[in-house]
Amino acid sequence: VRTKSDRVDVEVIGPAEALELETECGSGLCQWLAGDFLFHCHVAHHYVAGMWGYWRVYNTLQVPGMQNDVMPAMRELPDRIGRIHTPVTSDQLIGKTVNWFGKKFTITEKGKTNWKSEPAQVTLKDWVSMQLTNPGKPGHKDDELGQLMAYDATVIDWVWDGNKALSEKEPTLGENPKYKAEWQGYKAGERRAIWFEPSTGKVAWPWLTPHFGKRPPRPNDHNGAPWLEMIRLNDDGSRSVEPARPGENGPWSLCPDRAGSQKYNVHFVKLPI
Ligand SMILES: [Cu+2]
Repeated sequence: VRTKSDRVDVEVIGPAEALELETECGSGLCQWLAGDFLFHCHVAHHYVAGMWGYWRVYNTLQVPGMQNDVMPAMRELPDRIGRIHTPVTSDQLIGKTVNWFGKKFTITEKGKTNWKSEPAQVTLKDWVSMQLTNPGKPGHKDDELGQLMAYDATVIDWVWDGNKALSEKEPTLGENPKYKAEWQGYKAGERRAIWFEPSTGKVAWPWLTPHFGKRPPRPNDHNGAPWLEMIRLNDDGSRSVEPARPGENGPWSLCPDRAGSQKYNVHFVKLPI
């Protein structure tokens, strides 16, 4: 929707020039995506020299005591008061009906998930685990150093405490100049509750804290869009290992319902350099 100016893909600027950008649909753009956007100069010598950054988009209020990272707290914009909520822990999602632009889900404590009901009834355990990396111990190790040395991206050591999803343990090893658990009110070596946005039920971004030297985990099943397209089902309702189908996540899907798709084979040839 054009409201202010022409849409552009590329804008060339030279040294000492500045340009002000205003994105469509707010910080998460029109996908309403929370996450980390990598932005960078397209000149190779420039981006390797540091001309890049992360554009972090939160989905919960970043006010003292409820922040997802160690960045400065942020005040609500005066014309958008009340639109962004404070987070809840997973047990507080039970009984809630969450709304994804009109597609609704009720999160239940017990019983079986029923995707076909209206709204869909999804157990808390299914709801949370489809969003996160598979739970487990990296390298099948219990200790922090063993998990770090395992270089295992398939699982992270998050756990359930009843209906409360808890993070992996906060780091104790190494001197990370950019992060200490205490800075965020967490305790080194202990777990903390994973937070969720209450109106959508989606995990509050970012849900991991830095662990110096540890390999970043993959989403479950290598899902390319774990935050936007967490629902990927087989016909029998079990979790698929394929990416979500067009429209499968309702109006919040990356591709609209009935969008066509084309598969391509990619061939790799090993060459000495
Ligand atoms: Cu540059």
